[in-house]
Amino acid sequence: MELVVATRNQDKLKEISALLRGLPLEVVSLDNFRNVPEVIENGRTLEANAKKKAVHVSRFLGRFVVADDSGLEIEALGKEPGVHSARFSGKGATYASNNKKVLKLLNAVPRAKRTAVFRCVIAVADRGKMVGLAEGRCRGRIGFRPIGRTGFGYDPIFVPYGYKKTFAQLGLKKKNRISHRSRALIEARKIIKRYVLTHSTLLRVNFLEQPC
Ligand code: ITT
Repeated sequence: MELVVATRNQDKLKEISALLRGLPLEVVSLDNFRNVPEVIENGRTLEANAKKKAVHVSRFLGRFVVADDSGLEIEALGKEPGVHSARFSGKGATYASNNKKVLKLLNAVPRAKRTAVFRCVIAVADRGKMVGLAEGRCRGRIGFRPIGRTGFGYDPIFVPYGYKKTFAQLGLKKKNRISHRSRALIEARKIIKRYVLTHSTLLRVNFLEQPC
């Protein structure tokens, strides 16, 4: 069975594909299809955006789809960038410019007050109908400068609790053991497995939160 990951973000796709390994699914992304209309992510929450992406793309393609909406909530910034994580530093934002903006805004904030949580919401939909929703979180703090080469986005400035290194220093294998995305996917895998077995279209809400 084919599963479409509704993303054009190759970094996310890489992590999701690794985390779905072992399921009897052929994982493909939007890059395998032409003319899929852009879904405007204008929801006020990650949940709303993930659902919108999954439902629209699965309806358009007539297929089984998962969509991930994720973001970094920084306590000292009133949970920003949150739903605005991808384009936090404006039009044409890059991972580097977003990190720079965060570090600038936190310039005067001491270590103890640099707490943050990475959140990932994964929506599963089949041919325009929601199948389930899963969430994962990873708590940590924001460092003082970008460090590390692996991963993507805010990984060079995010230090998960219990670690002294950033996600970008820990490497993909370790990140995938503790990240918000891996926690969401543990739940999403159960939803997908159940759905593939029964083919029912029950809406299930799963929530998983564990400290890092
Ligand atoms: P799609 O909508 O096509 O999936 P996107 O990059 O626009 O890709 P989001 O709207 O979910 O995805 O934005 C999430 C942003 O949050 C992403 O661009 C990164 O900057 C950041 N982010 C999400 N997960 C991350 C992770 O695991 N590590 C570092 N940064 C992450």
